[in-house]
Parts: sequence; C-alpha cells; structure tokens
Amino acid sequence: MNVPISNIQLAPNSVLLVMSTRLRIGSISVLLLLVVAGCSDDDPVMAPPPEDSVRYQVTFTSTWSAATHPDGFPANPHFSPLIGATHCSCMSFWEVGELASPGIKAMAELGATNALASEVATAQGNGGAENLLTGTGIGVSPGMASLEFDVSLDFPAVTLVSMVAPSPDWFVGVSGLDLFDGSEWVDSLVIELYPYDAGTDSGSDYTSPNQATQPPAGIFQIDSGPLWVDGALPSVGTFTFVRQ
Ligand SMILES: [Ca+2]
Repeated sequence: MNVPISNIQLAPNSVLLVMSTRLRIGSISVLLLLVVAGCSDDDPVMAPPPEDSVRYQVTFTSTWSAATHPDGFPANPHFSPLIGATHCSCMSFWEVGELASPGIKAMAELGATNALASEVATAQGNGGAENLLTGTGIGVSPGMASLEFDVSLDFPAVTLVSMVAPSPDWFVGVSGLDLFDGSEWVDSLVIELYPYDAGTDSGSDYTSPNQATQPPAGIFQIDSGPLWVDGALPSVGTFTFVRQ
C-alpha cells in the first residue's frame, strides 16, 4: 500500500520524518512508510479559550472647555450621568441616521436616564441586552467619571451615552462598541468622542430655548454651532476602556 505524501495531514510547524523500506512477502512487494510527525521546539503555545465574562473599567475624560470651544461657552459646562448597556451585536439603542428613541431623546435633551433604562430593561427581557450601565456624570467640564461593568461573549457590545450640557439635544457616546475582537477580549481601547445631535430639538446654541424639531430628524454628527470650531468638529473627550 502506498500512501501519497500529499495525503498526510501535518500540524503546523511539525517535523515530518519519513522512513521507507520495501518488504517482499511472497511475490508482493510492499512499501512501508513510517511517518513520524513531531513537534518542533518553536511551536506556538496554544492560546487558552477566551473567558466567558470579563470586567472593564471605562473612564470618561472630558476636555470640553472655554479654551477648546470659545464660542458662547456656557457658565455651567457638564455632562449628564452615564447610561447604557452591554448587549448582543444583533441590536442597537441608537444609530447615526436613525430617529432617536424616547430614551435617547430624553438623555440628549434633559440628561434624563429613566426612559433609556426602561429601553434597556425591555431589551434585557427579550434577550438582547445583559447589563444596565449607570454612572455619574461630569459635574464640571473638563473633568472625569468612570464606572466598571461586566461583559460576556454572548453580549460583547457596549452602548454608553452622556448629554453635553447645557445643550438642546447634543450628546456623546458609543453604540454597539464590540469589546471582543473575534478571538480575544480587547485589553484597552480609547474612543475619541465627537458629539452628535439627537435630531429632536432645533436649538442652535448651548442655552437656546426648547424648539422641537418637527418632524424629528435622524441622529447626526454635529455639523454647525458652537461645538464646531474653525471648520472642524473637535473631540470633546474620550472613553477609555481598560480590561480589569
Ligand atoms: Ca438638534
């Protein structure tokens, strides 16, 4: 029996030793192939499977100030309490171009969290979300806030938002940020925060009176007004995610 060498499956980096001998049994000539596959010294160590659940700290650092945004900078610059969820990659709580949900509208206009927390609870009930994330805001910007949360392989995406305050309906945040890269959990990640407009209030300045956008527009990245500086949209801060 001849075994074609091409049919022998080898592990990567293994060493193949082939010894052959030809036996004669009666009138039949038999080629014996002795194949020894061994491991070479530089075999990579097999990575352990990813942990099912890991913990992260996210630090919200705001840089928004009269120095970065001199146009009409408000007297009480702050960011509303952090609110969000860990959830599956199959759903989202907000997307650019989509109409804001009541929860996103209330967060972006008022800094309120109850409505969005209810939307997270609904998603938890239908298997889309795992953990509600809540944290403090930033009382005076520039400043910092942080919170810790657990995330799991079935719910590896993070949504987290905060209102730019005061403002008509401007906010910062991430939507469906995946902390699992397909093979392992991300060690750390810095997200620059470029503010969005929820599309629900048409006020043009930080302290404009309420002016409901009728009909509501889709969420969009800020493209004018006092957050727009010298023809560009500067970051107003960062979210830094660090695996614990
Ligand atoms: Ca608006």
